[in-house]
Amino acid sequence: MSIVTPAYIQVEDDIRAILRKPGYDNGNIGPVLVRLAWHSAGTFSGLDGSGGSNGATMRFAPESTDPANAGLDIARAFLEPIKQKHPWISYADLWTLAGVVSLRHWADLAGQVESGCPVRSRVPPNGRLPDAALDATHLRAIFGRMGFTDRDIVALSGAHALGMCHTDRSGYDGVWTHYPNQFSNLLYKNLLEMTWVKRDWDDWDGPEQYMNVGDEQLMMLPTDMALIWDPEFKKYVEEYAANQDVFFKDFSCAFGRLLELGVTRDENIEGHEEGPRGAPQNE
Ligand code: DDH
Repeated sequence: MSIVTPAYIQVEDDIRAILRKPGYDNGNIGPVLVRLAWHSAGTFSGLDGSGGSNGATMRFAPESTDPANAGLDIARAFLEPIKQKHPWISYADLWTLAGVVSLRHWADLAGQVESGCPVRSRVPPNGRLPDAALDATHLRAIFGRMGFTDRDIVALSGAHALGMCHTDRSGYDGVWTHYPNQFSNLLYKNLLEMTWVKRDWDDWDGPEQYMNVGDEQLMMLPTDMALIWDPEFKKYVEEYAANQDVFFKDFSCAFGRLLELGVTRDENIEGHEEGPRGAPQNE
């Protein structure tokens, strides 16, 4: 089943039309839509097949109140008028499509967006998304549960070229690159080419994060630093810093797989999704 139908194209056009938003962050809501798509899919567990974007369970507690998802209510609200205009599309597909449409400006994700028709869903427990304060072992545990390799982890982490951290959401603060509205391999270049020290220039009392020596305008999370502190991860950071085309190709594949995690398809039901047991359908 392909989702490239005139109806989907109309939804894509409507998503594209709301991306630019003067006054919001750096003037574009694409990064927070990418984060929504990733957090929606990133709860998947290969152990029992639970989690994933099926049923858009982030609408429901406890997933909606997971601190890891702080601020994603804003992303969901941006998309709500599109859901109202196209009630046939499932929330899961809308969120997935929004992440992909945002990224399509920069990376060729064609063919990776066939998020189908979720038919089973249970709200996953909190704690399945990565904790930015932790290290390489944690990253391998979290992403390994989703079936990703070291190479995939480094490729997916390159998404931090986009967007920023907000103190009122995650507690962290700042941008990873000087061009937060452009998808590129700059995260890797910055990691390798700049010197990173713990942020201390302003009596920072937030969670531990890193700043670049020099203009001190950029930040890295401890999990971003783990990509160069761990020698196995660092090999891929070097490869992607040297070759943006390889990064785009690997990112497209890994992000496409991420969005598909746990998605089940039913050839006979289009755009239908079932909420978690006992939860309102709110379609
Ligand atoms: Fe991320 N991310 N992310 N991230 N992420 C944050 C923002 C964004 C981690 C923590 C944070 C991925 C992996 C990780 C994006 C995409 C992706 C923020 C800041 C934190 C904290 C939130 C805020 O304050 O607004 C950690 C930890 C990991 C990890 O361990 C690997 C992945 C895999 C992706 C992806 O999309 C493939 C994007 C985009 C943002 C910027 C959001 C925004 O509003 O701007």
